[in-house]
Amino acid sequence: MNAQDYINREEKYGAHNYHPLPVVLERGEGPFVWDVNGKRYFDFLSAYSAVNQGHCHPKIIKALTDQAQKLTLTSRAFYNTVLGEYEEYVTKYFKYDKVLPMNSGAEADETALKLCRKWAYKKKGIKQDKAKIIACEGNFHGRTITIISMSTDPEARNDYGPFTPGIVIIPYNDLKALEKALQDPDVAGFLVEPVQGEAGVFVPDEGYLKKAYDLCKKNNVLFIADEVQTGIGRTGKLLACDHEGVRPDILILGKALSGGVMPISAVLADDEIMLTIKPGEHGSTFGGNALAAKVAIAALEVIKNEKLAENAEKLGKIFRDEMKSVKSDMIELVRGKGLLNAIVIRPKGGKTAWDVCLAMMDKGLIAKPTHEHIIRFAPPLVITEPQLKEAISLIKEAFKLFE
Ligand code: IF1
Repeated sequence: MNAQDYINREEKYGAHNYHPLPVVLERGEGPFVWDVNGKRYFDFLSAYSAVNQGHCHPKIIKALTDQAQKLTLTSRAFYNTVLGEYEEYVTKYFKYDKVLPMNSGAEADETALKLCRKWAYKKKGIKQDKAKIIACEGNFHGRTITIISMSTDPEARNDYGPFTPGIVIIPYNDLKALEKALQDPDVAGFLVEPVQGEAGVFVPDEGYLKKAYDLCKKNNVLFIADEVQTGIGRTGKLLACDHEGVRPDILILGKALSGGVMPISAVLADDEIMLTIKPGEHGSTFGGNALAAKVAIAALEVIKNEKLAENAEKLGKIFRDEMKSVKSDMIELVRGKGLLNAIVIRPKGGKTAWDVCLAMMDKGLIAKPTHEHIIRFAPPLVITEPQLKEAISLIKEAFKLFE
């Protein structure tokens, strides 16, 4: 089979809910992937920041294969020997009393919303069914009905109504709007991405997260950080909230929690919030499964032992400096934090971000546009400085083709 055969087969038998770049990948290792023809690419998407530890990291794969020979899933109907080990490890790692293990990022966001409402009724004393949760314009928290009920992106929400009530939308990076919305005594939580990924790597003003957190505390509202994409080293600190010393009341993790090996997500909170959910009030067949427990421990050990957050901080600065120096009238703006960066593309002669991505693919680097005019650049955090320099030269060569 050639690349087109693979593409045709997916077209014929798979739902058309994506429009992938025309590349068919077969193998991944570290910051690289290879296509069916053996061509090597720098992976500058990292599966939307799920592969921070690099493709097929040997330590994570070993944890997976070792545990897979012993016990993969018991369900939470019974205890097992590894879930508690993971729960202790991850709660000490992020310094919270407890973790509620789930599978996808969306599931973790939904769990956080349920936790926030539970807390609202059981602890804050908001009247039943009156709790409101504030979210931001341009947000992306997943694809479930309640989460897209918060979305301001027509593509994400059109024709999926009726929508979940109890949601208040305010502009991102706007403290005045947040302060105003917090005057409503029925507000229970504020759900926010420390950097808006899907919206095009919007980095809020310095101090926004801290001031937003303080406003929430002043109004007895939970600050809920969705770090599914920004967490686990991506922005140059373990958590993006760490840049401002903010400790979310509810922390949402996913993606790189497994190093891209399998779906693992988690919600962390202290007892006052977490214990509002009693036995039988929430769950998931695979949530906290034995395989995920061991994989997540290994994935988090790699982040710490290989100092990947520090590497992201250092190399992210080099990336932004280098890209800001590129003379190209297609480059409107370069922005980001750590190794979560984006270039806003100015279309030229009918050429768009998609054409730039095709040109980079030809040069041996794959990245994908978000909102047609923004290209996200997010390589695995294991990329070395020499490799980053090589990747940057490929990106520059691609932009040169449009001069
Ligand atoms: C798609 C976007 C990124 C996320 C944040 C929760 C989730 C995501 C901040 C849900 C997931 C993925 C989903 C994927 C593309 C990708 C994405 F472009 F969609 F928005 F990364 F920015 N919170 N993001 O970024 O986690 O349920 O997917 O495990 O749906 O197209 P999930």
